[in-house]
Amino acid sequence: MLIGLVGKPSVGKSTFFKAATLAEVEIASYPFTTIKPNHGVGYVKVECIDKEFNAKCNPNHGFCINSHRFVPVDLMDVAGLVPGASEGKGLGNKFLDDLSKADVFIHIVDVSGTTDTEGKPAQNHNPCGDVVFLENELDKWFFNILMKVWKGFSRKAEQESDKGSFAVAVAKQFSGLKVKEEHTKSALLKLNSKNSPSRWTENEIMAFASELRKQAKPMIIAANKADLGNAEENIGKLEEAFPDTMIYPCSADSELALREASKAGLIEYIPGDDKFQIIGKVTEKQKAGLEKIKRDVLDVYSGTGVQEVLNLAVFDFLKYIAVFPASANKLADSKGNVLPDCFLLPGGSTALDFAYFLHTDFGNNFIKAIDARTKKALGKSYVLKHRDALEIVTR
Ligand SMILES: Nc1nc2c(ncn2[C@@H]2O[C@H](COP(=O)(O)OP(=O)(O)OP(=O)(O)O)[C@@H](O)[C@H]2O)c(=O)[nH]1
Ligand SMILES: [Mg+2]
Repeated sequence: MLIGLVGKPSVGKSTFFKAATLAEVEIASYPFTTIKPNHGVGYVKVECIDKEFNAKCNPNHGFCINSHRFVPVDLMDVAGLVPGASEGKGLGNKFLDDLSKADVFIHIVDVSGTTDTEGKPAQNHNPCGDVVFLENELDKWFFNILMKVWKGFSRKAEQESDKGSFAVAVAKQFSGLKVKEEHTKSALLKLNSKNSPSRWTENEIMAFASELRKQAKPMIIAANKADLGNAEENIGKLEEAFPDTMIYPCSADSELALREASKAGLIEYIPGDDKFQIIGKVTEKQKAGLEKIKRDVLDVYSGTGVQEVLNLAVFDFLKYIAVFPASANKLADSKGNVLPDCFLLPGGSTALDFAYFLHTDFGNNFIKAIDARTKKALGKSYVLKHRDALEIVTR
């Protein structure tokens, strides 16, 4: 799974990325600081099951602090997008291509009102327009890709297929954009056109492209720079203008400061928490900075929001679940590592899907799964729950 960070310049995409990954990336207050995309590993936070088994886990990937398991997810930070980007303005189309592999977007919006549409310093900028233009640019990006081949493609697909398999053909043709059959089906349903696709007007193709984009690249808004001036008022404006969009306040800058202080041994802080504890020798300046974060961010928003946004994107939005391979009698692998793995699977996955996910042989030779908590046997079609711990028994 790949999470893409998008937004106009200077909103804090790279700051969010750095806070989540602690990778060394450039951050600055001028537009187009980022040119080439940054790839890195961030983490979603899952309540670890180790405590239920009175054990302490040793993750193969990610880490675990006091039974808060941090499971890796891929993150990508790209260049800022400006109005007209789909026609080549700003850094143009190039990085739009970088975004094609993303499964979900986190739209970082500057809610402080201190940057204009192009990321330059401003006062009282209303962020609602930023959401509209960014979504428009993404829609036009999909539209341009579709338009290049639509006439020929749709005619051929219609000749070769009935209505059901038209969705399959679209998904195949645009698989590079991570378009899936169910996305296409739902976009066709929404469009509800009387015309066959090869006879669609440009407006209809645009409406279809927009719907397909919403399906293939669902988007959650991180209302960033929530620590500054007009943030609360602007978050209210966003919520009113986009009642159907998930909007979560955050301060990427504060999260970055806390994670770096924690890495330097100055504070004890678990990402996503609403508190920290000073444990090292801090200067007066550092202490004042930390107190400001507590006062302006943690106490107001119950956390910096960065971890919450990642968790919301993966679990609430994409509806993934975390599953632990574990046996009731033996929690460790052959090297003695306790609960070494925790995997993210699409919601609705079954015990058999999980077996295939672990290894094709496990899938092919599946006999049953055993719930490590209850020791109950489960069949192929058992639908997994978030934080399930299962052993797969094979022939
Ligand atoms: N107050 C405050 N400033 C922030 C926050 N997040 C980022 N910033 C500042 O905003 C400016 C831009 O941050 P970047 O992370 O470089 O922004 P970007 O969106 O990656 O910008 P481009 O790469 O140019 O598109 C920097 O000066 C950051 O320190 C935040 O949560 N609060
Ligand atoms: Mg950047």
